[in-house]
Amino acid sequence: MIDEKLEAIYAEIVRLNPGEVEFHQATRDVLESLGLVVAKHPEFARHRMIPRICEPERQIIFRVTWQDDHGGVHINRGYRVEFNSALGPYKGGLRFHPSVNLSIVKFLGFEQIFKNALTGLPIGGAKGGSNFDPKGRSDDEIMRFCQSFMTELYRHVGEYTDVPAGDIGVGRREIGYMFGQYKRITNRYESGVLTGKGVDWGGALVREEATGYGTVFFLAEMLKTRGETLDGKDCLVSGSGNVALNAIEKLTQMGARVVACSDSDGVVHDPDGIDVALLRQVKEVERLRVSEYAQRRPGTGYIRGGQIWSIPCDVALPCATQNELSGKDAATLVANGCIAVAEGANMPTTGEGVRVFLDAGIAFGPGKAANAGGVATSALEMQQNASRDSWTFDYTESRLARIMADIHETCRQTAEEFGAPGNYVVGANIAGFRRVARAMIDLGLI
Ligand code: NDP
Ligand code: 2IT
Repeated sequence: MIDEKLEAIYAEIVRLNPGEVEFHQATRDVLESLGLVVAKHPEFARHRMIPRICEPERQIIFRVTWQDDHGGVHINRGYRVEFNSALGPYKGGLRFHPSVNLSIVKFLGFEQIFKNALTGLPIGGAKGGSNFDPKGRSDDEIMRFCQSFMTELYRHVGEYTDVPAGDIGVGRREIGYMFGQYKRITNRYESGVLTGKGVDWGGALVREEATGYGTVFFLAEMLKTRGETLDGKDCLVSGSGNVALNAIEKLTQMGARVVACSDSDGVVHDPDGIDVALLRQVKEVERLRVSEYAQRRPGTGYIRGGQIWSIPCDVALPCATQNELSGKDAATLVANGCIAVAEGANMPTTGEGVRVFLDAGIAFGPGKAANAGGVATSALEMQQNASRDSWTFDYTESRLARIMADIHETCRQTAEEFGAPGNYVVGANIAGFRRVARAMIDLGLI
């Protein structure tokens, strides 16, 4: 529920951004936590901090034309929403997926502001991408698209301005093609302009693993407050991309058993626990579907078009995309005895689903806290680039673990301070908002 005093602000956001349902959902989620904050901090209302933070500083939309391998011409739409730069240069990923539109980019950019604030590192919030569909495209086509995309984007980004990274459909390969084009246009080897780079050309060790690993570290912290560990727990991880794969790897290392994962075609049920090396081979090396994993692994079931959340588990990690876990799915998970949920994806649980988890009193880690390890390690990559240094895997992973423990503690304490102990949604929203709002007041009317 949104506090009565904030209803008018929310109505104005909906009026100003018609039809942008994902953006409405993301702002609503934050506003639902802020009633108590404005009561405690009258200065925020005086400075009109809520409507200011909900309005992006800059929104860029551009045409991306490119040619396929047969000479056919394609036109896509590119986006970069530079939402907030109070804490540092704009920072956030690029998503290439046919569903990308302004509403999705704005919801992601909005959440990124608070996520980045929670890391405690000097990064503002942004997001971008394109409705380009990389599925079935050759490597050459991907390169030509990335080059065309960067030919427009380059004028808007820079190590002190805006630093993109990956998200759905954008990984090390795409970052490479975009970095190459940026370097070619600007004649500058400006490593800090993009993160998620290959480790041979300015990338940081652990960045690739960081979102999935960090989500599991956050999950372990939540369980610790309840006297539990991951050891022996049965887990569901939706998706099988960057975040899912690395979450599965870390869960397995920490003694849990991941019994299912998925892609948009179907679900793999592997009661003995996913074989991470085989999944990596199928997904990362050969770029195939999870159905192929099921074919190669005896004793595994494949459910085409199936639903992952109906498989019984102790712990669930939605790591695919927004609104992939409904209120009904949440109720099924709770009824099946699930005790914790950590969101590796951004806004994967619907508003109704979140309420089901909170009402049931299970440990629920919202994306903007639980998956902040990716962008935090991006900030560590920027730090290494700025000092022309590179850190070891173990050192960087220990920094990541520490950051996730700190984010967990900040959320836990803030929830308690505002009378909602154990509610990480309230804790994350308030702690993130408060840091940004205070910085914006310090910087004057911006
Ligand atoms: P990838 O492109 O590597 O993987 C995405 C996975 O999710 C694939 O298995 C994909 O299946 C599935 N998926 C994507 N869209 C849909 C859809 N509309 N319906 C069903 N399944 C879908 O992306 P990432 O792993 O990087 O990102 C996953 C989530 O994590 C996203 O929400 C992203 O915003 C979030 N995130 C990512 C971070 C990062 O560092 N990469 C950081 C923080 C959050 P298929 O192949 O069939 O499309
Ligand atoms: O949603 C996210 O936090 C990301 N896609 C990572 C952003 C980044 O800049 O590393």
